[in-house]
Amino acid sequence: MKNVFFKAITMAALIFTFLGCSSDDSDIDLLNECPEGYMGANCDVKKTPSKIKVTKIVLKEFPHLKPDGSNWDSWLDSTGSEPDIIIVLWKNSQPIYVSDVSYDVSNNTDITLNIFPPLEIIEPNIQYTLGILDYDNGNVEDSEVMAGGNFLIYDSEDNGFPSIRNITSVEQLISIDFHLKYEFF
Ligand SMILES: [Ca+2]
Repeated sequence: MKNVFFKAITMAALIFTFLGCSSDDSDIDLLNECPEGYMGANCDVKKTPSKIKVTKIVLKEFPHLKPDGSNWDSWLDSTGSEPDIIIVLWKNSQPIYVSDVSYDVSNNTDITLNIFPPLEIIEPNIQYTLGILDYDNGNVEDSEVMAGGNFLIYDSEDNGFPSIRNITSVEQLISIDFHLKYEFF
């Protein structure tokens, strides 16, 4: 009987200790690890990625005609009158990515560019420049700019870390997807 009573007291002490511990926030924080990319007491603060890898670019919409309504290329062009598209990304006016040429891309056709090894973005918070060009005369310099402009490849205001970041400009008639992987220190 005495032994049972002693056990009951021990159990009560253990339960009390457990409850006391679990109500202490600092102990919980030591035990909890935040999901990758998050920090803070409630794991609701986004970290800035140390590296973003661009694994694929998909151009889904582009201006099919020049602003004056004419075709990008002449009917006499060896590739045909549709644009011969290259996609270029610049960082501080330096090209960091130049795609192969996709010849004579017709309307409603996606251009899918797998990038291997991936393009590595190590400064996620600065603006990059996108250029969608009609490749003319066999060199990038002579190519006509179909659309483009500055954009953020990473937006800290976004929810989470989207694996596909879409950039759309209704004004410029473009829609382009960047497939991304994030790394954190
Ligand atoms: Ca063409």
